[in-house]
Amino acid sequence: MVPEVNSYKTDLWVDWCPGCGNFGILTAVTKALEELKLEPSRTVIVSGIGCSGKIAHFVNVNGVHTLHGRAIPFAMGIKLANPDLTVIVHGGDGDLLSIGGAHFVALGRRNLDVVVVMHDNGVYGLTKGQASPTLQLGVKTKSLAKTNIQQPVNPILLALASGYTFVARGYALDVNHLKEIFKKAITHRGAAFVDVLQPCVTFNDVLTADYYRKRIHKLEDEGGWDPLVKDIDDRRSKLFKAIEKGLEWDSKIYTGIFYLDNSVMAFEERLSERLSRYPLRNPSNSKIVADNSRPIIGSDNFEKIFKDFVVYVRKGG
Ligand SMILES: Cc1ncc(C[n+]2csc(CCOP(=O)(O)OP(=O)(O)O)c2C)c(N)n1
Ligand code: SF4
Ligand SMILES: [Mg+2]
Repeated sequence: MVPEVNSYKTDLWVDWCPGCGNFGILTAVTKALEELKLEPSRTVIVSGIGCSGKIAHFVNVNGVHTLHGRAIPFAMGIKLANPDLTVIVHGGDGDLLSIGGAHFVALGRRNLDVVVVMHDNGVYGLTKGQASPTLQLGVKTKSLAKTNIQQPVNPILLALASGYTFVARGYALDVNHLKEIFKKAITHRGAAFVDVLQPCVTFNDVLTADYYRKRIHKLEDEGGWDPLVKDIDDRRSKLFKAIEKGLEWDSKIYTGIFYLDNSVMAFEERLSERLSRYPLRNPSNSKIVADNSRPIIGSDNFEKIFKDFVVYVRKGG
């Protein structure tokens, strides 16, 4: 049953610091779920460890608060086992791009129908403000003893290079705009990534609301901006345009949809070419363990997939 207005928020005490950008992300995601009328029992938020990870407790849908860096593999397993679910990952910039960086790339390559929301605050908030992978080289936040010694990774460019078919950026303090991006990311079929600029008022005194207010520009306000890939010949040009806008950071920081490609097969569709009854028949609605506790392996299931991946090694070879 779809809950009453605003009941997508749990009544738990939200213990983020007052003024934290995470509040805007929480409001935007609950409003998006509400407006899309998504059934809480068919929606899952999977989060990692960090201030950002607490969001799984605050949204009134299924929540899985997993391990640092491992929200994406949990989410992929959930989506593959039950393809009817709407699966949304929430993670920090440390969680998704440091320890979980390889999982982030893997999800893009698969184009599995999962949304990844990155709480991008430039720091490891929960562990008191160390530099995260998105903090620019040479920047010194108040929580660092010296300037940041590492180059940042550009999340928009990494998502594009990994194969995400929906790539966007929002701003935590522009809740309505962020909500609209979330709605589009959720309804997109394929891997969707939303980089959310999120001021951390406690540890990051550089990437503040004031810093962003002076720089943020919406892509849709640029005349003629159209991120949709029309056909295969259009892909290259849309990718280059997205990269160009994604590279901007100093005087202008763009929000909005950078890239949208509906022409790439989602992973579920690729899998259904190997498993004739998938996604209709899937682990969530199949008996996978026999009464004697042994896994059931039939002719039309996972044994077939694993056979495709067997590597035979010749003796002495
Ligand atoms: C395997 C593992 N390594 C390290 C940690 C410690 N740890 C907890 S949260 C965190 C970083 C949090 O930063 P981020 O992912 O950016 O989330 P934020 O708190 O900024 O939202 C780290 C390193 C951990 N919990 N588990
Ligand atoms: S430490 Fe930063 S990110 Fe964490 S709750 Fe406080 S303001 Fe938010
Ligand atoms: Mg962070």
